Amino acid sequence: MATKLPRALLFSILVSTLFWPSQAAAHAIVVASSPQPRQIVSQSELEIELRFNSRIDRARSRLTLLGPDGAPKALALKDTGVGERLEASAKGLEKGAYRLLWQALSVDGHVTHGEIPFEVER
Ligand SMILES: [Cu+2]
Repeated sequence: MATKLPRALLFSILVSTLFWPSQAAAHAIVVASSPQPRQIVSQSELEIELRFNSRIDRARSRLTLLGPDGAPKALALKDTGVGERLEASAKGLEKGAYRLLWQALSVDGHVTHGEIPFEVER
């Protein structure tokens, strides 16, 4: 006699199989940023904003600024509530090339990272 799985369980297995690929693709990638990649800015103070394609866990995400001197500086993330953004302020920017390194934990449990290069000119 065959064991019968409850119909509701079968249905949920089918649904999770169908939707698994789209959930896996939900890890965080940057869809918009300020500064934009390769942007040239002139001010010594900068409001940084990264917008992601999915909700992120800010407590386990970070922004690091690598300046012309090569020293990494961790940026304090603003508390912008639950959402898709990371925001921070950068101050005392000298002229030169910068790399904004980001690391984000998506609600799907995946950590992604990348960088946005920009330049300060005066
Ligand atoms: Cu993912």
